Amino acid sequence: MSTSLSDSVAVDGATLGSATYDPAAYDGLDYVGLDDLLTDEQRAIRDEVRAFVTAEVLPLIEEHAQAMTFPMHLAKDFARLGLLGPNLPTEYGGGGHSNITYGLMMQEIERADSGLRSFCSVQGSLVMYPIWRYGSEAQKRRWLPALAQADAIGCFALTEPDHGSDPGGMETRATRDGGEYVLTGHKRWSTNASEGDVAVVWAKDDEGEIGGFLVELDRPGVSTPRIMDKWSLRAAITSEVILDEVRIPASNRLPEAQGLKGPLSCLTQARYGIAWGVIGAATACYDAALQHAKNRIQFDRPIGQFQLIQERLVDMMQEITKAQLLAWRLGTLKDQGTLRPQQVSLAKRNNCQMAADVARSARQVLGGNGVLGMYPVMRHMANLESVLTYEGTHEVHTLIVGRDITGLNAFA
Ligand code: TGC
Repeated sequence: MSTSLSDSVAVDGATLGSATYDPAAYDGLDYVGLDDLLTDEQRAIRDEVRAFVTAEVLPLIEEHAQAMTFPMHLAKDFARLGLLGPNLPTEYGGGGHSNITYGLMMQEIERADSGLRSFCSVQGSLVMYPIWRYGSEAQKRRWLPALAQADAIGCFALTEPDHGSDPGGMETRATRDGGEYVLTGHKRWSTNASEGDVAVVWAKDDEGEIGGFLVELDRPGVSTPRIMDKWSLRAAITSEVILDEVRIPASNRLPEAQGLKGPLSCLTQARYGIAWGVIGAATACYDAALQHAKNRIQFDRPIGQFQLIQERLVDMMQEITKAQLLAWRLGTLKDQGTLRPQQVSLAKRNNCQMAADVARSARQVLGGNGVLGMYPVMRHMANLESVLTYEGTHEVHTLIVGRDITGLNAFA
């Protein structure tokens, strides 16, 4: 699937010179032998997802991003590859894999696009995880196998127009009325809501306690307008969830979720996946820049021969390598059951900033060609602006870690 830019013509009809770029030549980045830390099974699963991405996703993702469409036909492939709930127990349809395997999967899928990893993160970490962790047996049996198989699509409804970083201030209410709850409120930035079947809605009950409620999205009073006005995550469906006196059975409440730590614990799972995923986006950008640096001739030599370009490439590779080590260590701690949310914040903060910086630097190595959709770089760069911000902004994670090391709370 080589894209020879010398044969290519830009939208405006201009030819693009001698540079070449072949995304299929991608073989990962492993400068310090991290592969040796993985099991044979982990390497095999990663390679399977990588091959799928190269063959089935890369050829179509740019077109979807340009058109602002999500390639929904891939959802079944994601299920087949075990990308939906990979680290949840097999009993309910999860993959039963280690957290390092889960991370590797997110890394490979985000090499294609952060929007696709968002789809998997939301389904697995923000919908399946809370049902598994906090749900009743009936809720687990009803939803988890269907979600793992992509027979049902879920979304997570926490953020509100006026409550992003401070979800504890949420205004959405779940009022008890006999055997039902009546939900009213406005949620925003929910991946998949307008194509979804079920939402995990976080709302305050009559006692003011935050609870989790499973809301089927075809219930009267639910609307999920899609947010179209965005330059980032264009190949993902992002929606509002508007609840106007929506009635659900009381049995739809997640019985074990009490308080803000319910949704925050789900975010910890998703943030962990993000810390791995963005390594894939960064590595895709680095790979494009490295290929370009070796092929692009200026002043009768490849631009990679110039010290300024080499410095950029080394900086990118170095920062990706450090992020890989952090992600791997996080996975080890998570598999041991000793990972703390604050450590996840450190990795989410570091790795997202790293990926955004790498994408920007790669775009500069590519020169003017870097703005073209023929390369993945500008798309990743724009996507990573969202990833830096969602599931806890860079600043919120700074203050979470700051609180951890000083004992002083910026939020109180
Ligand atoms: P705080 O006092 O810190 O915590 C309240 C309770 O929760 C516990 N806790 C956690 N538990 C598990 N994992 C975590 N990460 C946790 N963080 C806190 C904590 O121990 C406490 O438990 P307890 O037993 O004492 O009650 O609460 P706070 O109000 O001070 O929190 C502050 C802050 C800023 C850290 C928190 O609110 C926060 O993380 N804010 C950022 C929220 C965020 O990430 N929002 C984005 C949501 S993503 C989204 O809606 C769209 S993306 C998904 C999609 O694509 O669809």
